[in-house]
Amino acid sequence: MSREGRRAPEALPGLLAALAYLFLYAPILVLVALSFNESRLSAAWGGFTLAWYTKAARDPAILSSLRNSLLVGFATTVIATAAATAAALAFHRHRFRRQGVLEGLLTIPTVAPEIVLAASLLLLFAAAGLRLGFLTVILAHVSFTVSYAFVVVRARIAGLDHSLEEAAMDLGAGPLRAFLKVTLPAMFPAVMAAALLVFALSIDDYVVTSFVAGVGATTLPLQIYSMVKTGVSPEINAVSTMILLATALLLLGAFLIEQGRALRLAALPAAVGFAVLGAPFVMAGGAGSPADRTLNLYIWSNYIAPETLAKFEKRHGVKVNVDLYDSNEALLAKLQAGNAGYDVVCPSDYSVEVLLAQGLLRTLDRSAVPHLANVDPAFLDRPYDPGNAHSVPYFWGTSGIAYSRRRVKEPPASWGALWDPRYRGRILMLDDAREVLGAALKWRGHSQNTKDPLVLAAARDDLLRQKPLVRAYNSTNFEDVLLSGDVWLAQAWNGQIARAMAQDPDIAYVLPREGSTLFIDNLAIPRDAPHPALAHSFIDFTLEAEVAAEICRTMRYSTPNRAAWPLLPSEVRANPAIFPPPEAVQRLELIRDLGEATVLYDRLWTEAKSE
Ligand code: N2P
Repeated sequence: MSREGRRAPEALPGLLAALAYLFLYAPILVLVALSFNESRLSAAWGGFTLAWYTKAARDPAILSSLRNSLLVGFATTVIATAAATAAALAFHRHRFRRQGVLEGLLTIPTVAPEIVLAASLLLLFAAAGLRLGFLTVILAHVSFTVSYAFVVVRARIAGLDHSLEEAAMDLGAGPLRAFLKVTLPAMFPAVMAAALLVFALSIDDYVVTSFVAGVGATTLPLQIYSMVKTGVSPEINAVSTMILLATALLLLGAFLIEQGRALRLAALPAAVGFAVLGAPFVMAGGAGSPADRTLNLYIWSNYIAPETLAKFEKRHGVKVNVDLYDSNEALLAKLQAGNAGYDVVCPSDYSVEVLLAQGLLRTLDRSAVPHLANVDPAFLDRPYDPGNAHSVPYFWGTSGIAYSRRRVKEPPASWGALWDPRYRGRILMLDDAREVLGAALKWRGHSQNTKDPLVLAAARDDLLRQKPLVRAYNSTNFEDVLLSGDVWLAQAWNGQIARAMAQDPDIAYVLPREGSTLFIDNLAIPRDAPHPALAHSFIDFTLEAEVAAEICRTMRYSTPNRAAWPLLPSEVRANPAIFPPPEAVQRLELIRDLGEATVLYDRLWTEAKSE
């Protein structure tokens, strides 16, 4: 065999290993590289910059979420490490019946699915009547990190010689002194390693935190996720790179201590890890103190511009916390779990109906919302909230089909276009049970509020047949996916498409001939809102003509505010995608609460998506 022939197989394992590592680390490398990219676009390299890091460090939302993460991280670390150490010592010192079982039970949370843990914690807190916030986040973090800390400490002290402590006591030391002078120093490295691990886990957690955070306790991972929802910016790459670096250093510290290296050696990476997390505060010149009066707003994404919120903050000397959602079902779940801490929410028509039936909304004090007089009566006194006793209209709009003119030659006049095999892999549907089943129902000439199980099952089958053509189910940034060219046809809500149309004349929007959804989204105050007076001020603020016009101009959903109409630029007022002509409105239908039949919609939607 020639020498070359022999060398190739020898090099193979090395090559495979290199490929495997590349597969593991390539995404991270891309993220880190893009965090230094001068260009906003991930597709093009525009030169090296640190600007995204400075920008992130000056962003108040990032700073306050980082502060929250650190607070939660430190509290969790102290509590979980102390509890785990006590437990490990107890198991080490004493022998008792069922010890193995009990030890095993302590470690289960390390392998239990996080989502189960998250849901059960949320249920527990709701049952206990705890308001979601810092306390619940810390309790939740302790409940899963304590297991990891226990495993670390327990493994390390397995070899600890108990007779040393006894010898110390024989020499006259009291039990406390013997513990402090003999046992604790011997355990110290294990305790430190556990503490660093707990801190890193707490700083990183998304799933559990997203269930139990409520308002005001938004941690850094939650903040990053909500930023991703409104569009991926290079700032996120910068923040993610910092978190990555900090956790890697903390874990390296923990690893070195566990390996029995000198504490001094391990302290270095750990200290740098903490410094990375603290740096933004130094760069920002210290964190500003949070305003004592805060309005907690829970609203659809792409529904209000930061400048509008800033105006309200300035006028009232308060801070507005905003959390975003992309489906009525997400909002309902949050409010039904209780104690979410929101002051103002934005349910669509049928969700107002659901919330009212469950007594979850506060009756409005009409004298505190005088600008309601600005609203066109056509949007008032609808069956979902007679007399608007609990809600005021904020935006209205439509669902329709958005498309690329270049790619889709004839305008898609029917919902059937979304089942056209020519567009396989280029179709996007909203990620929304009522809207997507609604489109299938409308296509076949039914009401989107039907309760007929046979008709509904047929709609599910239509969705199953459509599935191979669908690129994505997305209710968040469908307009971006269309703009990027990844999809050519999208079931969409009008406002975000109107914004996309202003950016790119290739995008168009139609209301299918079979009809589609008319939605009226409303501001309302949850029954347990912590700041109802401020909530009323906010609602009234959005009803002022100038403010309503600004909200419509920036977000491009349709305003029901009559007084705002003359203040709108003509490209908004005369855009049929924003204000459809009356004959088109005729074909639209409100989604209604279907009571018991909602379960059926949920089930069919799950079947359509998961099969
Ligand atoms: C905003 C979506 C429009 C709300 N992102 C549909 N009711």
